[in-house]
Amino acid sequence: MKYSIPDMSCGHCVASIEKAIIALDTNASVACDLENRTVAIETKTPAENVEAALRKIGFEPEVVPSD
Ligand SMILES: [Cu+2]
Repeated sequence: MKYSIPDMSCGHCVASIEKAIIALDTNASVACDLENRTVAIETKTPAENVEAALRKIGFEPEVVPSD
């Protein structure tokens, strides 16, 4: 799954996001692209849980459709 997260503006944001996702699934892969403010996440955790976790730490994720 891939999200656009406009408020992801620095390394601290990236670290918080990675931490929140890994907390849901230790096997998750999280690839933050700070330049484009997107995050690619591979996890068995349902998308709604991932989105809830991101909102909980103050980020509003927007789904980027895969083409
Ligand atoms: Cu930041």
